[in-house]
Amino acid sequence: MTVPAVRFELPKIYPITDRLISGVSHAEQAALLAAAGAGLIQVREKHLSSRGFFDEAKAAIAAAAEYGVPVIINDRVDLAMMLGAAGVHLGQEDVEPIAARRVLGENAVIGYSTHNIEQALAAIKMPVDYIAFGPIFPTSTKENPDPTVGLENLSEIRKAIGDFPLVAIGGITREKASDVFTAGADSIAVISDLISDPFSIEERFAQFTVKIC
Ligand code: TZP
Ligand code: MG
Repeated sequence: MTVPAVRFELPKIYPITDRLISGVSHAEQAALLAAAGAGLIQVREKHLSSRGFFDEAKAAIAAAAEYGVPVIINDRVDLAMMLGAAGVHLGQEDVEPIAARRVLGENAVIGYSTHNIEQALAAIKMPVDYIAFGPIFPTSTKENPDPTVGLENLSEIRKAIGDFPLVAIGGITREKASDVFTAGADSIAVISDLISDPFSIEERFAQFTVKIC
């Protein structure tokens, strides 16, 4: 039996935090992003211990909550559950989305990364709220990224999945943002071009916003 996905409204800009690229804590990034107008923030941490990730994510959730902004935790269903996060973002090598759904419940937001058409078609039958597809462009943010997929494949994915919520990710800059939407994305997930200089987050978020209007 296919469990129906809980649909939710995806913001057009989906910022993801990165401590090493920004040089500041996840909480500081979350506060700056929320103040800049983000509607959803993902906390992504690949280097800290479980306790370090827990503490940082807890602080980020509290900072974003000041602005009423929900936080999604990358990779870790356990931390998302314990911290009462809005949801979790899973990759192909993380636990199955259906298992995360069982644990987090129907109101949680669950996102799932895909890198080719087969994965995308399989993903939309799962109880996930959106799929991410990428990397669209080359990126140096992710260690060992999947092959770059490009805008043509993004358009193919859009045709194949109908109106299922689709987040494009990987190498997306202010300059390239409008092309990504034209190719069929509902939302763009951005790390480096948004948070690499924490003092510029507000300005860059505004510049992204102009590009997508
Ligand atoms: N998954 C695919 S590409 C990527 C992730 C997490 C990194 C995106 O970062 P950037 O800096 O926006 O290219
Ligand atoms: Mg993952």
